[in-house]
Formats: sequence, structure tokens, C-alpha cells
Amino acid sequence: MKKTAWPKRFSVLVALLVGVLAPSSTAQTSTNKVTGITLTSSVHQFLADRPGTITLTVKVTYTGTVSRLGVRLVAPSDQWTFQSASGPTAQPTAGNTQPWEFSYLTNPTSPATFTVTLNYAAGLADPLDANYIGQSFTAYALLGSQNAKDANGADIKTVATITEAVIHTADANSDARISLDELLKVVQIYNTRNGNQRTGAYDASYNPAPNVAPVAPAQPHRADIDRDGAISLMELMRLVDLCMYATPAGRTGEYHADSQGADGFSPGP
Ligand SMILES: [Ca+2]
Ligand SMILES: [Ca+2]
Repeated sequence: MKKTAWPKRFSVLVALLVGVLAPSSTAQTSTNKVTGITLTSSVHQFLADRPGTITLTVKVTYTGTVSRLGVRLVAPSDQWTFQSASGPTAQPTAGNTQPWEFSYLTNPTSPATFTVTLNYAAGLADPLDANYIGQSFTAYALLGSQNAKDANGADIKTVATITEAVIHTADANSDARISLDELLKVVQIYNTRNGNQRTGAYDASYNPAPNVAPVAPAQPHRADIDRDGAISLMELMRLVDLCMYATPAGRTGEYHADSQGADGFSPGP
């Protein structure tokens, strides 16, 4: 037994010594390194008053040969849960809260690009909050379980911020729909008069302000696109557009946040 085992042991010993003496293949040289990471989203806003889903795209660039390339993604709160991801071999379990780690068994050609789909809970933001609040995600490049570092020894990371959409002022019950009653309330503002003259003026509580000249408010009604403190016919018609949005089954009045829209919204879900 010993006679046959020794040559085998010897060859293992040689292999170990060669492994120790040879340059490590995982050493970070000037040509084997992570060079950058980006994190992007196809949407810039989302409605935070109800549950939803967003998809982020992660892109890691590297040169040469790097070992156990990975990414750690950190969400702004545990109201975000992991749903799915493309690409990396190792992924979190669906439903896990942050942070989420992804790693490749075999690195794809640089840049390593994959998508991460996350779910968010209802009530992420106060729907009555008039301020836009950013939800910031941070992605760190990993080598094994360690953060990849740049030439200055700093973590290679990136931040993407998505803005919570604000509910339209006219949407009194915050259900992301403009009902006929809610439209009528703005029609009443439109009809506000100062003597014989229609002004369309409203007060700080978004009620009609009769017998005064309009004053540009600090927090304009979201239907007041030019922010002059009055609802014009053109501004009223824009709200009518949102209110009249219909599916084949009928009018729903659904709207969604759209940073490209003049009023920050567009018709439809
Ligand atoms: Ca509503
Ligand atoms: Ca106006």
C-alpha cells in the first residue's frame, strides 16, 4: 500500500509547492482589475403609494483576468425585496431583503451586464408629501467577498437614484386615478371669479379663492402648470385628458408619473 501511495503523495506535494511558488493568478496587477461599475434604471419615477416593480441594469467593466467577479447591491430600505436577476451564477433568494450579492462562476466578457428586478412595498412614500424624494441604490463591484478597489484604494461603486412620483393634487383620495368628482373640484377652481371676472384663483388649501387676484403659491396645484396661482382653460383641459383616460372596459381616469410630461404626469397606468 505504502509503495503505491508515496508517489501519489509526492506529486500532490510538488503540486502544492508549485502553487505556492507560482505567481497567484488572482493577484491584482495593472492589467487584471475591475475598472468601473454603472447602475441604471429605465424609469426615473415610480408611484410609491402602491406596490410595484423596477428593473435596474448593472454593468461591471474589467480588464485582463479577474477572479470571482461579483456585485453587492444595497437598497435604501428593507421595503425593497429581490425578485429576480439575469446573468450571475450566484444570486439571492426571491423575497430576500437587502443587501443582495451576485457573483459569476465564469466571468462573461467585459462588460459584465445583468438586470436586477426588485419589488417595493406599498406606502414607500407618504402620498401627501409634496416633495420629490429620491430612492438611492448603491452597487459595489466585488472580487470574491471583498470590495474591488481602485488605484487609490477606494471602493469601486456607483449610486442610482430613482424619484418617487408625487400624487396629483387633484387626486384627493390618492388612488392614481382622477375621478369625475375630483375633476369637478378643479372645475370649481377654474370658475372662481373676482367680481365679474373669472380668475381661476385658488388658495393654499387648493380651494377656490373668490374676489382676489391670483397669487403664485409656494406649492402650486399640480394642474397649475405655469404656477401662477390660477387654473386656466388649457390647464383644466389637461386634467380632463387625465380624467378621461379609458380602457376598452370604460373610463378609469388612471394616470402615472412622467417626468417628460408638462405637468409631470401622463394618462394611463
Ligand atoms: Ca382619485
Ligand atoms: Ca395656471
